[in-house]
Amino acid sequence: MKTVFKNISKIKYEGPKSRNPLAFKHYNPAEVVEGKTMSEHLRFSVVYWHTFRNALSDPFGVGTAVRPWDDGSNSVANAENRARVAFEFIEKLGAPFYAFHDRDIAPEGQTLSETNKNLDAVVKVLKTEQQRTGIKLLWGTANLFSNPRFVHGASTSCNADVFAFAGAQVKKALEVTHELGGAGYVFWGGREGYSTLWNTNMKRELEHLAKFLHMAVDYKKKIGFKGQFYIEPKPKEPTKHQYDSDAAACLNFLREYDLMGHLKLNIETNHATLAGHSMQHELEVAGSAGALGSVDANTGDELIGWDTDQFPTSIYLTTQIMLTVLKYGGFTTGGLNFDAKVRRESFEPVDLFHAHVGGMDAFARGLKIAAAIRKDGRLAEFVKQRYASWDSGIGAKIESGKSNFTELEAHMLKQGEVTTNVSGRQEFLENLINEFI
Ligand code: XLS
Ligand code: NI
Ligand code: NI
Repeated sequence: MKTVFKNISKIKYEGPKSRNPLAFKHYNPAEVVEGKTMSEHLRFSVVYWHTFRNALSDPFGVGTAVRPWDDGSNSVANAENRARVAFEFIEKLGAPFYAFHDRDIAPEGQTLSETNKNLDAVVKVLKTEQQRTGIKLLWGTANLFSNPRFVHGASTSCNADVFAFAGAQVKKALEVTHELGGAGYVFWGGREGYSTLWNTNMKRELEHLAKFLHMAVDYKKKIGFKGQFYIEPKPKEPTKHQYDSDAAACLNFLREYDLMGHLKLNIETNHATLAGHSMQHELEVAGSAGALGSVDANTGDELIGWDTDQFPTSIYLTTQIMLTVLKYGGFTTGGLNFDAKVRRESFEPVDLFHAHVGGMDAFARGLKIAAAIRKDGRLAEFVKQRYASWDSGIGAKIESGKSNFTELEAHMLKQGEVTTNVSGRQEFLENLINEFI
């Protein structure tokens, strides 16, 4: 096979003392943590869109990315070649998974049937590459936001023909995800939202979104696709208000429209912060509802107010994420999907390696630190003790549903005042966490 990353050999684990920028210092795939290997815990995935399709443009300038293997054309041959390059990259990196939108992997044609043919051609190459390398598809999705037909949204468009097109597109995307053995399928509401309420029937649009997802659930059953469905919260961008705005809004929507059993959440760090939440908060909301499915592992910039999709480097952040993931039992179908892009200034191919190696090492450290905090047990014990008043007496009675206001009044009349509050010890706990970092 022709190689494009000639000067880069397979990235190896060399340990914390290594000074090789193209080696893992902490991600040791076979190392066992809490009874599972690191690679089983972390389930890293490379995204096709940012890593192989993002030209690194911004609103003020054209793309800067140097990608010598890409002839810049919209041809199927270029897409097929790109697929081989993608697998060379993922294989050298040592990530077990990848993820794509239908339009990342193959160009749109003049008609839907031509587009589907293009997709089939590239899927064939992807399938061969998956078999050759053992790399698997974490999830597939459909791009229902780039083409101008989706100007008013896809399933929430005011135009029923657009809903129909989106349905046809997702049907095909589900088929190819199934064909490639995908472990999941993501619905991110690209333009499912509004820019102004003056022209919007919100109730009708939400009902259409729910109908669309029910059709997807039906079709999934019909073709026997066993992968997990996810919905990915994001509050804004491209629309002013996205309907899947945060984890709580998504859960409410899923419950309202009887979809809770069919979709879990794919939580993205930068979307959490855009929504005014921490990633830990979003994971906790999803996890406590039994709906924590997968993670789009990136980060925003504290000083920039949009979805910068940067590679995660903060150990504090990865520790919080892995503590929460472990708390809810770890990933099953999901994983850590690097929905992240290199900066416009980082335009050379080798930057793609630096970015992923750094992200993987940051998460490996987060995992090890989280496991150490759990083994130590002081944090969990503190939280347990904090709620001890609920384990017996009046607390236990309330929790078991056996109390009422009359009894509560009698309890407090007898006691007179609450005398049992103790400190929340936030600083003590922050120091405790830092002992491990
Ligand atoms: C965009 C989203 C998108 C989804 C997949 O902000 O993160 O990349 O993950 O459609
Ligand atoms: Ni994402
Ligand atoms: Ni994003």
